[in-house]
Amino acid sequence: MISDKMQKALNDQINAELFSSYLYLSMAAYFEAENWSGFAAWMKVQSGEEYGHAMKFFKYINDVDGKVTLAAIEKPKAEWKSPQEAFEEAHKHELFITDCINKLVTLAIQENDYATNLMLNYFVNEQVEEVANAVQIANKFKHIGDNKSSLFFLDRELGMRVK
Ligand code: OFO
Repeated sequence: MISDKMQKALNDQINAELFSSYLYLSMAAYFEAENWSGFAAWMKVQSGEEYGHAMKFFKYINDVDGKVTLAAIEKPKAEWKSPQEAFEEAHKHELFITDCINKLVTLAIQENDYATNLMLNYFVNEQVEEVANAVQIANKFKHIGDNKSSLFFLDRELGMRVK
């Protein structure tokens, strides 16, 4: 039901999503160490969401009678110069993931794999949301600049994220 090429690409995406989860968890650890508990909480929620993305691919591969093969997850960066730098990196990372999803869609079309193409629609939409969230936060950091009290306020605001 699924070509070897498509299966390999979807397995690679599981790895990319797990790396996303690991990267955001590493950002959470950095924020915890710096006592930015709100930013840390936001990143932990995001990390969980990325794990969920990986599991959606995991389930789909099994649903189409394929085989999930897990690979080593790259070690994430552990230090950033500032909260702003970490969130800007998160934005850049989401643009990269969007590109990965777009490439998967291109492959599904080339392979005449309608089911995979349909399943990927969820991720095309999801990436619009992920990038929009990241841009919004990165812009808030730009507006804040060096204003410490606004930074504390943003930490509190992001800490309220529950899903
Ligand atoms: Fe899975 O969307 Fe972010 O990386």
